[in-house]
Amino acid sequence: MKRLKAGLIIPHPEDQKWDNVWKIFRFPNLTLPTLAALFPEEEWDIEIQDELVAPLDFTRGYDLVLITVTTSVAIKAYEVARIFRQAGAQVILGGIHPSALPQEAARHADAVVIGEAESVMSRLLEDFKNNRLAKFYTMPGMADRWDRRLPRWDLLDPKGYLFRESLTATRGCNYRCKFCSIHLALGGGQYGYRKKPVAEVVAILEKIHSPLIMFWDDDLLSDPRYTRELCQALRPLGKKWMSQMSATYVAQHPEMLKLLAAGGCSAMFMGLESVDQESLTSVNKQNSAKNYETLIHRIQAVGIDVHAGFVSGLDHEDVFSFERTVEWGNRVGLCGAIWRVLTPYPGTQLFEEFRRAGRLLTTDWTAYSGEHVVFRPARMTPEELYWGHKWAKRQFYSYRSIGQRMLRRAKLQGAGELLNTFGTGVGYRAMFRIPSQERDVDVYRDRKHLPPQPIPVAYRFPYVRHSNWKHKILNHLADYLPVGA
Ligand code: B12
Ligand code: SF4
Repeated sequence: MKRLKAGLIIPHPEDQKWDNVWKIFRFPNLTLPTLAALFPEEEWDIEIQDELVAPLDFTRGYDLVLITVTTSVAIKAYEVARIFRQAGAQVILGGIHPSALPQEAARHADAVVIGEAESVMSRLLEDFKNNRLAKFYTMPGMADRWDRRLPRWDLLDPKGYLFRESLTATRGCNYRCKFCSIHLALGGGQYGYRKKPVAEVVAILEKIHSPLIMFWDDDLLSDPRYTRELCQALRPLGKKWMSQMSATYVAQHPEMLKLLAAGGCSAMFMGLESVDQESLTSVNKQNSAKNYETLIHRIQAVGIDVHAGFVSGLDHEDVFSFERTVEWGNRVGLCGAIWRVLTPYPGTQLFEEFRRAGRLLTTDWTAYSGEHVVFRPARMTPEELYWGHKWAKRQFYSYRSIGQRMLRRAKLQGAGELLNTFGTGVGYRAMFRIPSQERDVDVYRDRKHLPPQPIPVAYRFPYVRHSNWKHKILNHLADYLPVGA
């Protein structure tokens, strides 16, 4: 029987390639290796194309194309689907955006998968072979087992990432923040919290040679008993790993931090969102802002780097919140921070609230990247929020702020932190393209005449050829860095 060929694609709009500057900041994709592992190898040849790594190649002669779609890439994904269909492939769309808006996605594809792929893929592939694809495949229930076969990390371009191995020990999260997509979007209101047996996680990690691993869990602390067991089991492996964790539990249970550090946790991404309690409460974030400073110091004391997530534009924030947040982050000595504009993703409670209140400014999904303002803020103009957010990022990653955090962290944790904090700060500067961003607008100085925010660019085909010698050199240099450095 003729072997079939599938292309698994993740598109990226032009102005969202914020982590493509240095390979060391390009995190490995897990969705496509996970989907690839669901294909029977005896019948299918599979390729993965991550547009962060290389321009998409539409001439690979695929029989079937699977595209994973988040909201901000949706418009580009639809264009990519059109081109692959024109080239003769059948196209399936899936992921968080098509799961939230299946009818919209169905206009651009041969079939749409709603929810997780594990329970529908074998039926879908059989239907494809028999030329009777249905328009929609809805997961009957959430997968309680996943990674029965290891994700096909081997299909990711080895030159594209510093390391390729990532996994999840758990899926879902026990909290219910109003702006979070994972509950309402994936499978219509479900996506509850599930755990992989600890022994299975250990068995997977034992097969991975890289000393550095990414856990793409939504909140590795949603079940602290599980986390404890996991850390104890990971300890003998001696691997370093990073994950996402909510600040809610560890703020009250600092003893967990020592276990995390001993289990190999070297960095955590933590959605602090705002240092203003009313803002946190307004989006049902369970964190307590008054505990943040102590919490950060406790985490630093056990040697774990905190990368905080801030969202700008919550309803209780005004134009002066940017300054307050930057000052706070510098004072407590955050290692790094990711700043995003509050974005009401379709399928979330926040989207419904804003839609009902007539506060949505656009449903041009490319603007839903966290870099644009797509709703009417409560205590600012959209322009103040747009430029204020840019101002905050620029301030936080100015050399002055990086220096301030270097000194602060060195005082708390020793001289080694000088280099770590400098490297992280400079890396984020490059990643967010701080030096080359649009016109330098100071939201405070120019408040009375702020220019409108630019319109995002979804796609430009054919690709514009440009010389990227600078990136090539940096990526080449990154090859000489020891993994996990
Ligand atoms: C890892 C991750 C990232 C990484 C991505 C690394 C990489 N190179 O891929 C980083 C940190 C870079 C990132 C960035 C962003 N992310 Co993100 N991210 C995640 C996270 C935590 C896990 C995704 C994952 O790998 N899960 C494991 C895999 C196996 O599961 P999965 O992707 O859901 O896939 C399953 C199903 O969805 C389905 N499926 C998915 N695609 C397809 C396709 C087909 C054809 C089929 C059949 C099935 C299918 O089957 C899979 C197996 O069951 C999710 C949260 C979440 N739980 O989804 C947020 C999430 C996807 N991110 C989100 C956001 C908002 C962003 C950013 C826009 C943030 C920002 N403002 O900068 C950026 C932009 C990224 C982009 N351009 O798409 C939102 C998306 C909301 C939305 N409606 O679009 C999520 C849901 C977080 C949230 N709490 O709301 N992210
Ligand atoms: S803690 Fe994080 S993953 Fe959980 S609901 Fe809130 S934003 Fe989503």
